[in-house]
Amino acid sequence: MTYHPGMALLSYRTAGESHGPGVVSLLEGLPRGVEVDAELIDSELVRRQGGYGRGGRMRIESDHAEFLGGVRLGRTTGAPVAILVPNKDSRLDDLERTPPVERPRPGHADLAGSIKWLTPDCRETLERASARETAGRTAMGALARCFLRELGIEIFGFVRGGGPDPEAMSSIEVTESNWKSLRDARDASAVYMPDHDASERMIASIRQAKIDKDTVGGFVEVHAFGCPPGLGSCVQWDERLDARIAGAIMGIQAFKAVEIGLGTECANRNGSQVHDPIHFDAAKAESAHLGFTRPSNNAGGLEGGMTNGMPVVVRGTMKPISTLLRGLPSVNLVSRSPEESQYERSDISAIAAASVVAENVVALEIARAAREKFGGDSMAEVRSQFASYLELARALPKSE
Ligand code: EPS
Repeated sequence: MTYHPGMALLSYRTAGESHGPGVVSLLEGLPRGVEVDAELIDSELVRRQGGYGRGGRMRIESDHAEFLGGVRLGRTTGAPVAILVPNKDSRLDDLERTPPVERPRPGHADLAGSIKWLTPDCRETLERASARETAGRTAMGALARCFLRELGIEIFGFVRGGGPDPEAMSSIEVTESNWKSLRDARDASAVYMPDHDASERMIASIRQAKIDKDTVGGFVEVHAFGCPPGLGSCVQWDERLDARIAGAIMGIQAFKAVEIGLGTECANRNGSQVHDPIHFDAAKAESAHLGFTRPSNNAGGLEGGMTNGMPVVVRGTMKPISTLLRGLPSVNLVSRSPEESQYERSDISAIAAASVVAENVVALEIARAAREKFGGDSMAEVRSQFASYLELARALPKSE
């Protein structure tokens, strides 16, 4: 994004290969004094490893976050936070255990990456393209949530459905009052779906795909509660929070589409059926929307690239995993002759894991917008700026 001098900026980057020593993450721009809930961070890493349809790799790994910098006595210091998630299945130097991949998998980064980096061994590309990297973004996102919850912002993600069975799609409505019980239901589901019947259908689709040596994708959904109006901006395209959230979702391996609120359905309705009416209820001035209530939330909490006080609602579409046990038509990059794509140990479905990643990258983008809005070097400053902004907003037009 554009750099504005003096603006508090949150940035997050990762390094590391799927079968290297580990995934390294660097999260810069958190203020001093965020309480690091190591239990939450590790539990998000464990959730990301789970879900029905995951492959053998996840039985090898036991992900946890090791803090290498930026944390002291359980709180952030204001310095960059460095996190290592070690890989147990580390074998990058062991050539016998990491044979070359010369038959690219349609849908994977294999072909484009091999041509880009001028190598017939797709392993050079796939090691970094692998979704193993999302362990880093999950750990950083969970830390961003520790920051956000100090501002009363909470994030909930789950699997909406997917696969070939239309019944494996949940129509459950998520609201500010029911999301915590839906979270319990989600945690009881092997595919992280709060709707029991749809969850069973989804599990059945994944089971069938396994028999058919096939794979399954799906839809993940993320809701952020408690965002005050005015996070993000309409003044530049790359400051629009919806654009940044969309980029963060599309930045998750295997994602092919993203929607905010009503999403693609907007195109089939007239304006009167899309735009959420604005009401004012003085009795609700203490809530995130400051009393500006909306009877519907088709905008998904974002108007003009800014939060409007309603829950932020994001949906992402994940394609089926591109490594199929039965292979797909491909070409050998050395001989150029037609061959089936190579099978590498993989997942049948990683949709449940992807919902955890989505939840945490949305947290990172909302935290980034909150850092830009409220500034400050310490949590005490952020809290005070946050409270004073809300006070001014409630007092409008007197505070003008
Ligand atoms: C992946 C292939 C599998 C997945 C991996 C992503 O790994 P492996 O090749 O070691 O069996 O398990 O996901 C993870 C390791 C993870 O932590 O999510 C791929 O090709 O993208």
